[in-house]
Amino acid sequence: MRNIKTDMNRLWDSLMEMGSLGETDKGGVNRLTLTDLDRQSRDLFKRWCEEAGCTVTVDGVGNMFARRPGRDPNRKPVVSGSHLDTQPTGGKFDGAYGVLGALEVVRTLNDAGVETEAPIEVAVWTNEEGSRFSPAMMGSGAFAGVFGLDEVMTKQDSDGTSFGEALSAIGYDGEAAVGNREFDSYFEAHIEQGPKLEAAGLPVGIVTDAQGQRWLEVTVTGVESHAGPTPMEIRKDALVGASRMIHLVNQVGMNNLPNACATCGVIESFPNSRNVIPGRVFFTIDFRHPNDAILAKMDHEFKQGAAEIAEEIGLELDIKDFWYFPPTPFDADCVDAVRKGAELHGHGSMDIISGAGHDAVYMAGLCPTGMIFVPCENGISHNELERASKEDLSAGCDVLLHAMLDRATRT
Ligand code: HGY
Ligand code: MN
Ligand code: MN
Repeated sequence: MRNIKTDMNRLWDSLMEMGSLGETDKGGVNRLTLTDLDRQSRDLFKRWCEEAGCTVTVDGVGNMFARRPGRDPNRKPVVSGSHLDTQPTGGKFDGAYGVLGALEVVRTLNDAGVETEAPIEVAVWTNEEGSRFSPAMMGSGAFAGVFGLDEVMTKQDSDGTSFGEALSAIGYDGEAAVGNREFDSYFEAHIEQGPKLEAAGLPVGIVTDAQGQRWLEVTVTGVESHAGPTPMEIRKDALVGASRMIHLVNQVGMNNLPNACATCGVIESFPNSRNVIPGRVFFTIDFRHPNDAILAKMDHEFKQGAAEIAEEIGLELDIKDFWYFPPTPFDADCVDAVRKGAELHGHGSMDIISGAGHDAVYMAGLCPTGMIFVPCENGISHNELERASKEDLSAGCDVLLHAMLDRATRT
């Protein structure tokens, strides 16, 4: 059993077919969560899983679980998966690789006629990206009890559509209870979404930890006034204040290298008219660091500096702590199973900390969890130019197969 391999071409073909749903002109994917394209991707996944002999259940926030029976139905399942929703300018591999890589493991076990002791499940988590509805990782977070059901269902997108309305509109408001179900272990295969593996020339990343994140929402309020008659020295220009604060976010990141990350992804200026001095500006902050104390220090440095800027210009400042999760170590036994898988299949590997958040972060709070990374071209992701090689994707899938077998065949 130890030397069975997954089917590289079948995995690639599935990724390309899934990637055609929401494909963009540049070869990326725009498949936002709980849209009709998301529905189409779920329908395709469900059909493939049923063709592979799995039974598919859907829970109350749309998380999907495709179950391949094991010899002992009472054993906790070994689960692997990721997400099918993408960023608006996403790629074919972020998320879909983890879902279809796990499905490839099931298909490979079927071909080899392998019966595992424990059942195996392939999971699709709703709204991992947190782009249309924020924050990210909402489906896995609800499953892990981090977010309440009502909190999730009432989240609204920029058009005022709620998560619950969008979920039932695509018909994936499932019957199964959300969470309260034990897993033996959880593994997630994912592209690295950064440059390290490609730079090292290695096909496999053994993910030891995921860095912590703090998301903030900032509203700066000044005085909306006429761009002409208002003298410069008396202006309370919210956009000038916000732009200095956004520069400060970048400085906080640069002051906490080598591992800090600091990003302002969303900015809205009101009234957004050429000849009106902006009265109000909203922007978001995404701070990340593998060390919790430094992550807290970054948060503090920003809040202190922003208050000084607001004071100096005479602006009102409101900062909301929107989302936080601490740096997350993965389970030593699962990390070891991934390492052994890479060695068994002769794939070069290195330990790596995940810069991105993944559903695996919330699973790590529920059960032994591990992740496998593979390189992506130029480390680019959350970009339509996201690319990964057939060979690397296949290598990571072989490692996933081994890690899952290691857990699912234990007696
Ligand atoms: O933001 C993240 O790290 C993930 O891509 N949702
Ligand atoms: Mn992802
Ligand atoms: Mn992503």
